[in-house]
Amino acid sequence: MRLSRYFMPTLREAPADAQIVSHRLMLRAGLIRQEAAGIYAWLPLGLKVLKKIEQVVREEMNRAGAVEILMPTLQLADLWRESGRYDDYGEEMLRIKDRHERDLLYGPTAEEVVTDIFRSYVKSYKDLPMNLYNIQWKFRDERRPRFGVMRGREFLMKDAYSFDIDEAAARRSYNRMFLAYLNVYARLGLKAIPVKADPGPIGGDMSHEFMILAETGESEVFAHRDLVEMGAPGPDIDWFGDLEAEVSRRTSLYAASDEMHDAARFEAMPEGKRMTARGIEVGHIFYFGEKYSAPMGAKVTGPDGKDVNVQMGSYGVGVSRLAGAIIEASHDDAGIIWPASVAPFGAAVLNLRVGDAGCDEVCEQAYRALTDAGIDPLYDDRDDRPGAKFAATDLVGIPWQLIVGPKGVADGVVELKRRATGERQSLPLDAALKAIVNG
Ligand code: 5CA
Repeated sequence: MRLSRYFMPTLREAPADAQIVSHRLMLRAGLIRQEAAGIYAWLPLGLKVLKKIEQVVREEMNRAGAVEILMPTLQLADLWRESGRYDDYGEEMLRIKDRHERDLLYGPTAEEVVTDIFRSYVKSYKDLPMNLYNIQWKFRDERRPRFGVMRGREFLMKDAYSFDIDEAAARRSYNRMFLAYLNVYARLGLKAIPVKADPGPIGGDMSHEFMILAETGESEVFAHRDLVEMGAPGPDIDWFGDLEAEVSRRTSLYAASDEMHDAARFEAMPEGKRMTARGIEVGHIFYFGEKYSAPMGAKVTGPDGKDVNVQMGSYGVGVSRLAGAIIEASHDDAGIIWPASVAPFGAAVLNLRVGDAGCDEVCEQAYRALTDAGIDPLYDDRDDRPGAKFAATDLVGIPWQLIVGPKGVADGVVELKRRATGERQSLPLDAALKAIVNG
């Protein structure tokens, strides 16, 4: 992409009401624009990041055996009357009437819709286990939308729903999601810890939240320190084998949100292992058995010929919240530092003297080579001061900067800067391109 033909509205100053660093940087780097309280437009750079996060989540869901669908944002109130949640959900639900005076709502979650889909088609235990997910916008009329996309009213969620014949099978489904979530966060460059959580309005009796540690987190977390360093399981585990040991290695260490905190158990741990921190909740998984299948009549025929209510769980990732959470975890005074997995562009080419034949030629060559290598470069070909170009490129956090100025061109070199470390090197163009391509 040539910056002269792109739309990257960076701001010198963030609006004064942006309180946390990720919100400030998302506004300044031109990733999002607030349209109403808790409702954002995603500008080109922000949209690229959002799509990349979405894709990482999608790949890990698919790997763990979940199947993607797309459910509507608008749902029929009647389905929620069947489950009994329509009246209970309260003011967070945005209720809408259509021209026929039918009650609709903008979905805050999709247990009812997915249960309705499931019950229309699936009748036998032979079709189980099944896990259906979608990545779709949700609306919750939060009392205090704040911190930008972290607590929005309209936000993008990946929500998956598992269906199983019995509790033991449902637990296996839960375990798959538990471990898939750890892989998602690891690929996004984040250290997430699973903590025992309160199921809240989703319901059920087993629930974990996944927390990114950050001072600006809205939740309080109490955990065993070793959990922070315990890595993700990686893609090569046997997803449909026995995952219990892999999960309990993590759940056996103490970790809880403040609602579930057990001070006595926490204090029984050696002092050096106790950690109290703030966390950003980037995922939440639930096992709730028959809570929706029983009232909505989602049954399958078991091996003994008898019909049973299907056992369900649901699994949410805050996709749009993750864009903010990644920035909270990865930035410096100059701006965002994107992990390569979600960076909006793989490299930036900075032409320090647009119009100089030598600079233009080296930049064009670099731009072509990087494009051909699939790096998706952003070429700053605007006629602007070098200082402004450096500042904008640092701000938007592209992992590599290939800097081309007249002096270097005369000497046969370019400058290569790594955004994360600030490390700079002068080297011939070929070597610089090779370094970028090889990561
Ligand atoms: N049905 C279940 C799982 S699919 C569910 O709705 N769970 S949830 O309420 O915990 O939401 C899942 C994830 O969405 C949360 O962990 C959080 O990361 C994200 N999320 C929830 N509310 C918001 C919000 N207001 N703004 C941004 N992200 C949110």
